[in-house]
Amino acid sequence: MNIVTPRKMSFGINGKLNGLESKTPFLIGVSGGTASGKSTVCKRIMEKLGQVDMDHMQRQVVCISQDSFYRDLSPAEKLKAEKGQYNFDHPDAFDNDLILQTLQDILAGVKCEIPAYDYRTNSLMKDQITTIYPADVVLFEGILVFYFPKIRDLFHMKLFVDTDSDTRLARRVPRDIKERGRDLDYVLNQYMNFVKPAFEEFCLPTKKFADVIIPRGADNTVAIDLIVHHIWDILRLKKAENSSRQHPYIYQHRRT
Ligand code: UZR
Ligand code: MG
Repeated sequence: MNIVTPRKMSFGINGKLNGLESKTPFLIGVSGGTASGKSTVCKRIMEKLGQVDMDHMQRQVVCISQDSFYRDLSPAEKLKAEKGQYNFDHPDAFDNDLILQTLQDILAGVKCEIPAYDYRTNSLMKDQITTIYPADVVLFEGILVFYFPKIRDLFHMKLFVDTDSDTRLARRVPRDIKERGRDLDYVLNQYMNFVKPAFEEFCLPTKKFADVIIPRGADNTVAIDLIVHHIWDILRLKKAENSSRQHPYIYQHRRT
């Protein structure tokens, strides 16, 4: 057998092989109502994908949140938010142009910088930036990530975490009080006035666009395992395609 020397390879800043950096990541959208377990489902998927037996071209899995794309509030909107009268669950609360642009950049393999969100001050933390390097798998989670068709159509896989409303409310109340610095009255008023109606009007109708609906959220280990195996298969296929493109002679030789 003739051994064909692979073309010269070098490593890029994030340890990936140059020439592979611009490959399109596998983009997964994860939606569902508030406190449905979206973040936990993403965490589990990331953990399980992280266990993949990696080679030197280490796989990367990153997760970003739609919350990082809340619009800056005007002084008047800030006042409303402090009184619990601002609707954070409406599609217009997000900078949807920026979401679209960011996801397009991610798909093009462009490095992106994403700020964290502070629920206590209802504002972005511009000093807490996560840099998203070109990754193999990018998860994008949020209550309305499937609302706008232009954004929805970018996902290679769409998951909807379907946890019943009582469970979500029972989780949301202590979370908002402990982690988001609110009192019970504020949380319940906001839930009844904005969160619940907006869920029914904007989020729930997007369930039909999902490829996979995950009942019971992160407790559903069977669903999560099935999804992870599917992603795994796709990544293996992509990797095989990439290496056949890189070493066409070796590939042809093996096929004959
Ligand atoms: P998850 N949210 C706030 O409470 N305050 C903010 O400053 C920004 C967002 C809430 C928002 C939504 N609604 O229901 C929830 N309100 O964050 C989405 N009211 O986050 O999917 O993790 O529950
Ligand atoms: Mg969340």
